Amino acid sequence: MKLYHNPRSRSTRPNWLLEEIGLDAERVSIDFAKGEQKSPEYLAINPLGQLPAFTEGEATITESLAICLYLADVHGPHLVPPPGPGRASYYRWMVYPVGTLEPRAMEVFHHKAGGDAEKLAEAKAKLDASVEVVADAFGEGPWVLGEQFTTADVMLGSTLMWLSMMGQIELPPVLQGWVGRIMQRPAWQRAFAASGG
Ligand SMILES: N[C@@H](CCC(=O)N[C@@H](CS)C(=O)NCC(=O)O)C(=O)O
Repeated sequence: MKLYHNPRSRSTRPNWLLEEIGLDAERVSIDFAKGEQKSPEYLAINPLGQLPAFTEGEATITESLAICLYLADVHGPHLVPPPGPGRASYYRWMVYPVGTLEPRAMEVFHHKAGGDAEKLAEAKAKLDASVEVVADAFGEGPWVLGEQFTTADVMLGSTLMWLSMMGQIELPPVLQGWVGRIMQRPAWQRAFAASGG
C-alpha cells in the first residue's frame, strides 16, 4: 500500500485515516516545490497531477473522498455505521466537505483575490452558513454521528480544521469542543503533530 502524500494537501485526510485504522502504508512524499506531482511517473498514477493518490496491489485510487471511502469500507468497518438509517448522516457528512464546504471556500478565495468586497461578503456569508449547518446538526457528540467515531469525523474534521487554520472560518463552540477531542486522538497526533500532516 502506498499513499502519495504532501502534508500541505488533501492527502492529510487518508494519512490520518490510515493511522486511525492502523494500516501500515508507505507514504511516498511528493514535493510540490519541485513539481513532482507533474512528473511522468506520478502522472501515470494520477493524470491530473494532484494529490492524493493511493495504491493497493493493482488498485489505484485518486480523490481524497474516494480513498477514504475505500479505506473505511475495505479496512476499517469499525469506522462506518452499520447498514441502515445510520448511513444517511454518514454519507451526508462524508460528502459535505467536497460537495459544499470546499466549493464555498473556493468562492471566498476567489473573491478575496478579485477584490470585490460585496461578492466577498456574500461568499463569506454562504461559507459561514454552511458551517452553522454542521454546528446545528451536531448532537450530543462526542463525534459527528454520536457515540461512534467514524470516517465522517475524519473528512469533516480535517476540512473544518483546515479552513479554521487558514482563517477562513470561525468555529462555533460546539465544533471547537469536537476539534479539541479530535486533537487528543493518538491517531490524529501521529498523523499531524508528528509528521506534519
Ligand atoms: N478533488 C481532489 C482535489 C485534489 C487537489 O486539488 N489536490 C491539490 C492539493 S490539495 C494538488 O495536488 N495540487 C497540486 C497541483 O494541482 O499541481 C481530491 O479531493 O483529492
